[in-house]
Amino acid sequence: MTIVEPVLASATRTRLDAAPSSAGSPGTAAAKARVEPAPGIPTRHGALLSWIARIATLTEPDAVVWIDGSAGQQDELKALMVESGTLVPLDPELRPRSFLARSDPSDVARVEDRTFICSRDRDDAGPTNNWREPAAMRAELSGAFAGSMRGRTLYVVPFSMGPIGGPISQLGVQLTDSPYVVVSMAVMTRVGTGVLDELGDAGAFVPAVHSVGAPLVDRDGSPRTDVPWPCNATKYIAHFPETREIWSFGSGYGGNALLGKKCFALRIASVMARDEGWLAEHMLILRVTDPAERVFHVAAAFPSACGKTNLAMLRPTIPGWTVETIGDDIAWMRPGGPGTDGRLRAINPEAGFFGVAPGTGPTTNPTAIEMLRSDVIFTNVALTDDGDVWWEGLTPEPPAHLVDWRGQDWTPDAGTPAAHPNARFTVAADRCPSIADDWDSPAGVAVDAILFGGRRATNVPLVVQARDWAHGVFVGATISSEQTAAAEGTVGELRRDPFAMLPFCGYTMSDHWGHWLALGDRLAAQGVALPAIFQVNWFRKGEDGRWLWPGFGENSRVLAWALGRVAGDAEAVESPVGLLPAPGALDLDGLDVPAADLAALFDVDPGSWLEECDLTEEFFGRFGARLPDALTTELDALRRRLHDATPVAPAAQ
Ligand code: OXD
Ligand code: MN
Repeated sequence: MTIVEPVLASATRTRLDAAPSSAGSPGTAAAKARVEPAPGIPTRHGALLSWIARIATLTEPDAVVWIDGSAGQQDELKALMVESGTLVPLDPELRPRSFLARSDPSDVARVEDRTFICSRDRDDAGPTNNWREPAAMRAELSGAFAGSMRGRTLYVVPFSMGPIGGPISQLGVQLTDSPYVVVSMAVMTRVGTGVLDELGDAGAFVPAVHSVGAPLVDRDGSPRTDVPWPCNATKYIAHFPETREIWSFGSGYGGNALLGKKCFALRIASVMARDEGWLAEHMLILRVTDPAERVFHVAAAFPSACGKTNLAMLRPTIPGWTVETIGDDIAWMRPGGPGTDGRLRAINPEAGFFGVAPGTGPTTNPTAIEMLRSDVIFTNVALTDDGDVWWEGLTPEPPAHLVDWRGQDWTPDAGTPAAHPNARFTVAADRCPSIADDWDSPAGVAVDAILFGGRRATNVPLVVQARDWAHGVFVGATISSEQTAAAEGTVGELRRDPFAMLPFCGYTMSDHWGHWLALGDRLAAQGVALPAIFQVNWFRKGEDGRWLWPGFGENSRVLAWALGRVAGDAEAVESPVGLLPAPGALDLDGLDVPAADLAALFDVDPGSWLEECDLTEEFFGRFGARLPDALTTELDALRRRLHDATPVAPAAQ
């Protein structure tokens, strides 16, 4: 059996002492793999080496390759995948240094029903997570991972979430048998030897094990043919919050497999944050500069595929304002340390964007279109006849012929989308034309405002400011959104997505709200200025089904009002659900939104809000005694305000 393909000659690799792929038979314990400090092994970290040896013994790869972070090694891996058919190189003129991957049709999105939080106590995972007893899950995983890398290479991917060595950053090591995952991790995180240097001999790291679950050699030693996108019908995306471990099996796609992203930066990091007094949130980060050169930072939580990447790259339509991108998906926020004003400071722990391609076009996100000109890994988009990519929304008219995401000929009358609705691009953050120069500053940026959004056709106004921190936490806890394609579920159905964290919180959501409340109380007691909190909804529709708000660049008007509130120079009026822009306070110059649409955008109907309060009570009820009292108080107060309101509340404009 070949140990390591010759193109990887430059990689640091270890041939394992064990030869289980030929010697293994059902029930036969694999020989013990050894990965020890030695010339060519780029670390002396004992715990790391023995963990790798344990996983290699369990999974029985042919070889171990250390990812050093060099461009040369990444290029070798890409060449290997071009040869194996996993990557299709795109035309070098039209899309330089870019590739297309087509996944197995069964492996196209995160699998929430196979995502597990394995805390010791079921109640710590809470009613909205799939809980599994840790020992039982370990036993199940051992069975699944046993021999799962036979005939493949185990790649060791040391990675840093946040700049290496930064005060808000954290380290991890992913072991994976997927070269596609390796090259994607190298875009989405900082990988390589620098991380090992930072780890030293004994530094802490989050261990993350990943296998596509498709060994190339059977237990009886007979070979299996490889496929361009190996995966397994059985999947596990398992998290052990107490030991801060991640185990992912069976999928090569996105958040299931790039373990720095949802698994580490949200599920495990949210637990670390709870224990250590900080926040790990599903939020983009923006810098907004107003015409007076005042600089603000905004963190914003939206459920998956609600246009977060578009907002993160927004081009303001109002004169004199600029928006720079710091992150598009995840924010880690920590109160500033000694010598600072103690405010919450945010970093984007990622180093790239893994965005949804369909719907991204020159009108919706011109910045992303520029960003995607070169150096991109596309997954599940369509291929044009001249070797470029296409997806729904890229151009008004589709090309006359394409190869669709399944690799089939496609014409506009095919009746199916050419790109999968959850097709993705993976691209380095510094390719983004609107990225802030100091986007990766280790100390992060002080957060002035937090937005909670969702996709709501009815009820929720375009923008409303929370009355105070506790009300803001209530607003975050009650976010719901119409379902999209990023997760499983019926598209269009309304689902609760508190803090946009429903599938991403590593512990019970009600404790997460309690953590926010406690952190706010602690900072307020220290006299620290807390970010102002707003709810936004770009997606409200009229009775005739039309969008009432043009969205995209025009959302800068909403940002301008919200940041005017922060600066103390934008007027607001009270409503039962929070503070709305006072008449004339929202800059609508040059925008043609009919007065009736504007009124409808801000309409607060006490009747339907009271109905929504009943649903909130039901939802909160699921958390039993672990629901923070402050949220019951907020719900009672909201109901009181709605009862006191006239049946038809005046619109803001
Ligand atoms: C994502 C998601 O991919 O939220 O960012 O699903
Ligand atoms: Mn996301």
